[in-house]
Order: sequence, then structure tokens, then C-alpha cells
Amino acid sequence: MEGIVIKSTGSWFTVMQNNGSKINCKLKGQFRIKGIKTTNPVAVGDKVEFIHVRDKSTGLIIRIFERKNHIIRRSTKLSKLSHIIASNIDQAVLIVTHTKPRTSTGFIDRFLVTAEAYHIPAVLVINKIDLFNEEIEKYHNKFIKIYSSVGYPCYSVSALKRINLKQFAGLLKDKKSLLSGHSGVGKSALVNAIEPGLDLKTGEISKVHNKGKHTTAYAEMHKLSVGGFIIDTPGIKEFGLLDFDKSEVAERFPEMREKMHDCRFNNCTHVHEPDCAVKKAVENGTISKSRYLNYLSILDDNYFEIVDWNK
Ligand SMILES: Nc1nc2c(ncn2[C@@H]2O[C@H](COP(=O)(O)OP(=O)(O)OP(=O)(O)O)[C@@H](O)[C@H]2O)c(=O)[nH]1
Ligand SMILES: [Mg+2]
Ligand SMILES: [Zn+2]
Repeated sequence: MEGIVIKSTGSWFTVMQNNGSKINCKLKGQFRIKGIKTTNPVAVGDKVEFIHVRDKSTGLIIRIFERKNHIIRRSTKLSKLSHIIASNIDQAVLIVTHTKPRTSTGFIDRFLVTAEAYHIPAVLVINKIDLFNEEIEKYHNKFIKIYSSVGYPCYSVSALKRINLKQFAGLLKDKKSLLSGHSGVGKSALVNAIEPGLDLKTGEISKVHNKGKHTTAYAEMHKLSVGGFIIDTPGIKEFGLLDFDKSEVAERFPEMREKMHDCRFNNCTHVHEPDCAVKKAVENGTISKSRYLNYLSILDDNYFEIVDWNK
């Protein structure tokens, strides 16, 4: 029998079959997946094969199907082991707001770079559009122009005034979506607006983490009645990266990736080199200045060495 792992507690896994029925499963022996040293061989999102045991009330996972992608974090700060948070994600949905609170483009671009690195398509959902005044409206129009021209779909919604919620539900339909966003942007409000009763803990940071003690956060998938799943990752505030090389950052900006082959030097960092096609594109407005500045800031900081997702 086959199903998808929707919850994991470490030793038990909840597997959901196509018909929606759930069964608690254990793992058969030791699993090893090529190339990843991991503390958990099975993660939420994994497609697995299982057999029933004894009275059929529980199961045994005997096979994990190949993963399309997965997101990881290092098990502990110094550990070489990683913890797989979720796998087979169809899209990363970032909920942002322009006001109350304003989500910075620095945060957004770091999120998008991370999604690119994991090869997970990213989508931006701008919530609280009911709060717009003329000035924010202007900012919003510019924002949409920048991000949609780079290739990121943008949805403008209001959970409160129920604006464009059909489109939002359509976005999630039949997909496995990782939902992220700063605290207070309205993740719970949006999900509750299309799926009443589903109380996600997406933005919460567990108190244990703040004390610096490591506990493993397990993701959970929630089935939506429109079809599809939302992946909830308690204790994980934002996307993190492992072993990411600074020379790869520009490639994670699709609009830079497109231009960089025309730079004079093939190891151009697009910072100070002469005849840089990326800098030229920034000057003539083809590449957004704010995106470029965030690129510089990512190069400059230690973001890619920080792998603690609970920061
Ligand atoms: N005006 C307005 N307020 C909204 C909207 N959506 C959510 N809010 C308000 O924003 C606040 C935060 O919403 P939540 O849904 O709790 O935000 P969250 O992203 O789940 O936050 P965390 O759980 O802390 O990560 C609440 O007071 C909501 O009522 C909206 O579309 N318009
Ligand atoms: Mg919430
Ligand atoms: Zn260059």
C-alpha cells in the first residue's frame, strides 16, 4: 500500500492514503538515503510504501519513493547531520504585508533566494490590501511590477475583507505548499478564511528554542478541502540553507542569472568588476535596484553560514 507521510513524531509516522484514511506506521529497520546524513530517514511529504501489521491498526514503512526535493536544517549547530523538515514540496508561499507590519524586501529576497536554491517555485501573497492608502498603493504597484517581471506570481488579498480569496484557494488547490511569513502578516487569518477550523502554528517559535536548547521541530501537513496540503513547520520561522556558496548567490536571482553570461569576467561577482552586465542592467533599470542592493547585502552578511532556523 502507498501513502504520504503527513506527520512524524520521531518514531511514529502518520501516513495518509489517497482515500484520506490515516494509519500510524513505524519504520522497518534502518533506512539510508544516498548522499544525506540525516537524523530522520523519513520526513513529512515523503511518499512511502507500507504493509499492515497484525491487527491492521498500524503499519510498517518498507520503502520511501524518490524525493523531488526536500528542505533541511542542521541537526545541531555543529553537527554534520541534517534534519529533513519536509519533502516533495510543490511551492513555497510567502505571505507578506506592506503595512502593519511591513515585510522588508531584504527578507523577501532572502526567502526567494533560498527557494531557488531548493528548486522550489515561490509565490508571493500580499495580504491586508484593505489597509492600503494612496502611498502604499503606489509602493504595491511598483512591488508587483518588480517581482512579477522576475517571474514570481503575486497575489493581492485581504483575509479580513475576503478579497481575492478564491484565487488564494486556487493557488493552494491540489498542491503541497509550504507557508511562510513573519508573525502578524495574517497566515492564520488567511488559512482560516479558506479552511475554517484549521489552526496553524506556522509563525510560532517554541520557547524551548529561545533558550538555545535544541529540540527537533517536526513539520506537519494539513489536508485542505479544496485539495492539496499546507505544510506547517512549528519552531521554524523562516527558510534556512545549508552549505550555500556565495558564488552561487547571483544565480539564485533569475534576472541576474539571465544577464551574467555577458559579464567580462566569468567569475564576476557583480560588485566592482568592469564591464559587468548585471551592473549595467541595474543602471538602465532592467534589474531592480532594490533587488540588487539585497543581493549585495546577502553577499555581505553571514546569512549563508547561519543554518539555525530558529534564530
Ligand atoms: N486589516 C487586516 N487585518 C488582518 C488581515 N489579515 C489578518 N489581519 C490581522 O492581523 C493580525 C495577525 O493575523 P494572524 O493571522 O494572527 O497572523 P499570523 O501570520 O498567523 O501570525 P503568527 O501566527 O504570529 O505567525 C490579526 O489581528 C488579524 O486580525 C487583513 O487582511 N486585513
Ligand atoms: Mg498564526
Ligand atoms: Zn557581473
